[in-house]
Amino acid sequence: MVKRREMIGKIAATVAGILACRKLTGATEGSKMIVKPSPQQLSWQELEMGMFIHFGMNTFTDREWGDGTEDPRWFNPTEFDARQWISVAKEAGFGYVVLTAKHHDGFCLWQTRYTEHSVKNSPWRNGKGDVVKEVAKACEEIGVKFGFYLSPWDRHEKSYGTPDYDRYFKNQLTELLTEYGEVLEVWFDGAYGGPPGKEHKYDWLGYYEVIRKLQPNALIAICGPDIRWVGNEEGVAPETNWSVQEASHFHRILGITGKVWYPAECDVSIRPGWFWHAREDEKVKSVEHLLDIYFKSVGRNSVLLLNVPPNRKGLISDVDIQRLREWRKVLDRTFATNFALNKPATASSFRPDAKPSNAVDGRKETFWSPLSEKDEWLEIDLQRPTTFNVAMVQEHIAEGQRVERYRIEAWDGSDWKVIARGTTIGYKKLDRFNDVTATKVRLVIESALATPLIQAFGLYRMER
Ligand code: FUL
Repeated sequence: MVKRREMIGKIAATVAGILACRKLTGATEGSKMIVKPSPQQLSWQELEMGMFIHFGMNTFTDREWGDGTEDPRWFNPTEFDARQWISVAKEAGFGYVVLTAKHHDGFCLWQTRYTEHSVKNSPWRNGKGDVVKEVAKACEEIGVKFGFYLSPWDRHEKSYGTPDYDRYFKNQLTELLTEYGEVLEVWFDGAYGGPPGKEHKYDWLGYYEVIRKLQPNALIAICGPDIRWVGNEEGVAPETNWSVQEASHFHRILGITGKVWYPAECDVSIRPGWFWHAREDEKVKSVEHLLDIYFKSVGRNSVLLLNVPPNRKGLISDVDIQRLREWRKVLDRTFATNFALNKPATASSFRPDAKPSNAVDGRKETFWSPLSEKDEWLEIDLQRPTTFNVAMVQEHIAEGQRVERYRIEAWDGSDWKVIARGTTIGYKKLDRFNDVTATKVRLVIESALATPLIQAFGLYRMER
């Protein structure tokens, strides 16, 4: 009994400590509780896209899941160049990367002190190389944020399944969080493919505590409370996508219940597999497919984490680079011209400090806010017949996510015609439709949980 009470006391103290360094954000508006992102979650969302990097033993064994019996001597990238990877990421518009520091096979890409199963025993750089170090350094130099994936499931480590494994895992986290500079995101994969019932009982609370203590700004993704898995590996978020969710299992571990800000991340690979395989050089996703992914992830209030796996030389292959370039070119061209920018704007109503023109002023600090939550409209006068096929709406999510239903209409000279309909908006909603030519366009907010705050409204033309 005493022991139990001691334990409860210890957990309460830990939770209080964790909460103290990551304040839960929320505020009441009238009778409504508005859940808001933490500053860290907001900055992450604004990055919009990250590059996942699956690289490790599987790259050399041509597998997707190693079993932990691999020989470290098999790891030998002959032209390894982390700067190339990060330059590719930067050029393609990725604001961060997530590197597989350790996949399920347990092979570590850094000079860990806690296992022999690492780059230390590989021929690469005579066992002196450190992939994590070089990637983190390139990120810092090139201006891309750094994150790592550390597989909880470990098929090599003998202590897996015993309390010693938690110590091992926390030691590894400590190395990664103290020796490689600032970490944006820690990605805890939930995958387990071992014998049923043999899964380790992970000490999540203990892991979170290490992360919050060593890097209070790092976001804990997937098996963690800050970023949620979108639920598939296709890069597709649901059309209705709320960043406000009921507290998950991982929140409850921290004693957090009720509604929480828990934004989605869409992880998907540019190839069929997560790791590089020569036979998949022919199967790099097409520009059309990548555009579709962009519209269904970033364009549906999610962040996109696109995996681009380096090959056995330790380089990203030309075919992937070319594809990313073509994709980026279409995105850049499309979003270079916003036909609504600085055009005259009117609205059904507005708060004096949130006028209609704020939605088209190109600034993220300002927004249009009508006086009610139902059937309010914002009208943009394009001043001349203008042809477009993409619409963008952004809510000012620093103050929460509010819109639950909207439509976009174009004036055809005699009537308003609906050109797009949607449910949630959130950080960014993109709608694609056939070419529309109009002189006036309006966004109708049909319903919202609280008065909507529309940060941006844009119209673009994608040429394909
Ligand atoms: C999954 C893993 O099993 C895959 O190998 C990959 O790492 C993917 C991102 O997550 O759960």
